[in-house]
Amino acid sequence: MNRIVSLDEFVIRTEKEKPHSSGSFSRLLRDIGIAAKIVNREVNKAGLVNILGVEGSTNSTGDDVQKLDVFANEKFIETLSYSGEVCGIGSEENQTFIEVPADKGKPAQYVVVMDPLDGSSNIDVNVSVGTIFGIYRRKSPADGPCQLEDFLQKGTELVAAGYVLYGTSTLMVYSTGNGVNGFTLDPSIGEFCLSHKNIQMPVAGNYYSVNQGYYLKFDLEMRRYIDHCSDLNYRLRYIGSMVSDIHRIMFQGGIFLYPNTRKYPKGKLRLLYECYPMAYLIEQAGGTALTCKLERVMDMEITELHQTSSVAMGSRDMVKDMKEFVEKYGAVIQ
Ligand code: P6P
Repeated sequence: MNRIVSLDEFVIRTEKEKPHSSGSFSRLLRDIGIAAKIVNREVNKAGLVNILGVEGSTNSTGDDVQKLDVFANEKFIETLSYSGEVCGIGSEENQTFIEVPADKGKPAQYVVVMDPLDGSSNIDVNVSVGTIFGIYRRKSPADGPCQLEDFLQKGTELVAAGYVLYGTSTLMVYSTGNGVNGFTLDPSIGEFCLSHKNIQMPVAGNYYSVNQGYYLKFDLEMRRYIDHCSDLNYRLRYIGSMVSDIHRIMFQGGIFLYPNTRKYPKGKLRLLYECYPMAYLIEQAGGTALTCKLERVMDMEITELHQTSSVAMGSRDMVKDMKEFVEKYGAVIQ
């Protein structure tokens, strides 16, 4: 029987492999794990307590804010704020960033960006949801408060990214730039335990993940590519939770598409809180992450906290096929 390797042990062990590491990063990842366990407890009993349903407000893209959205946002902000390792937090649920005052003068060197409960419209019908997070090193002077520039950093500046999937089991999947590892929560001991070491995405697959309901609202070349997937007898799988849809692709291969539409001409998904962190993980797992205009997501310039982007990400050969298809037919069609 394999020895149990906890998230804490794994983080500390990998930290020791890095020279001049201060332990700050390990403590920050540990605290993200703690917040995830707290949110997981509420997600798992959502049907038993009065925490289902909408909270009454709407977010920046007009989605109803769910009560669990608010709970998850509050718990991650609270846990990260007391970690002592974070000078600021950017959340999809907050219009602007949250400054975290220095802890007894010790300057914190990281900012965290997050979608605290992604896909929350699935909550009331017991379908999986997730948390997405990214970690940047601050750019502003260490002796002052965090600044907007600390958050408006390209995906290539991320020092870590990950997600938590609250599904049939609860998994935390993250990377610090040396591959992707997955940890399954063992409720009997309350620990995330290493369960998926060095995740490498299949270079090809036969799943495509897109909201087919918007088909007629996509640009023509994307519609033609979706027809191409259907012609190849790919299987359509779409949960409406980016974490769940990408997680499947991590293990079974496939391509995830959220093209721009007339309603969302620049795409719906948030570049900072969803696209960058998921693109980081996809690339770390050997996949490719582009926009539907074929730019590399990680290289996209960001000028606003809630900037959105289209995405086409997943297995390397499938994204390559999509790229060649769009280049060929996009030019002709236009
Ligand atoms: P639609 C959830 O609201 C989310 O941000 C992603 O998790 C998901 O992939 C997408 O939006 C679903 O959007 O328009 O298909 O419901």
